[in-house]
Amino acid sequence: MNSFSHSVLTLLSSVVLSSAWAQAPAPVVVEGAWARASVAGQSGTGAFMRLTAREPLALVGVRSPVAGVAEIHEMKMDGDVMRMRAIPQLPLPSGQAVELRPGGYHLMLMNLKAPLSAGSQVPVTLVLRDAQGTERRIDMQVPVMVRAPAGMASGPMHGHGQGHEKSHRH
Ligand SMILES: [Cu+2]
Repeated sequence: MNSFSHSVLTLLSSVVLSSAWAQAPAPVVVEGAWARASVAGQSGTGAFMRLTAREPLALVGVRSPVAGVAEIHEMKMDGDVMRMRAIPQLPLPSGQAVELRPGGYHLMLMNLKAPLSAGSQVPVTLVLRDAQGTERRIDMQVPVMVRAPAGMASGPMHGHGQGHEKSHRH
């Protein structure tokens, strides 16, 4: 995506989501959050969003009542194979958008207690740590979708995210 269309999309999604945060100044702006719908028997799925911190922060954890285990994951090429692994924290530099998207950083919801059905919402809590070492929690309702909403990256390879979530093993 070129920088022009990217900035237009960023602007559009900022407008749509700004009302959700109007009441309280949050330490991080969350845009375009979504979780991928899962089917019966699927143990894990991903949640994605764009995070822009208002001060230097690190994402140090994720919780959701729908998942027995929730982790911060990164994906990296290992030779010819794309692999993912849990990371202890994801730095969120002040004022810099960090994209969690299929094929990149993502929140992994594992040991799902029930399938996530498209059109529903799941509660997700982000655990952030500020420069002083203080933890802060952001509670949100994340819409469950089959694919990325307009304006959010769907990943470098079409359909890759889906296969990745399905093949996930722990
Ligand atoms: Cu993962």
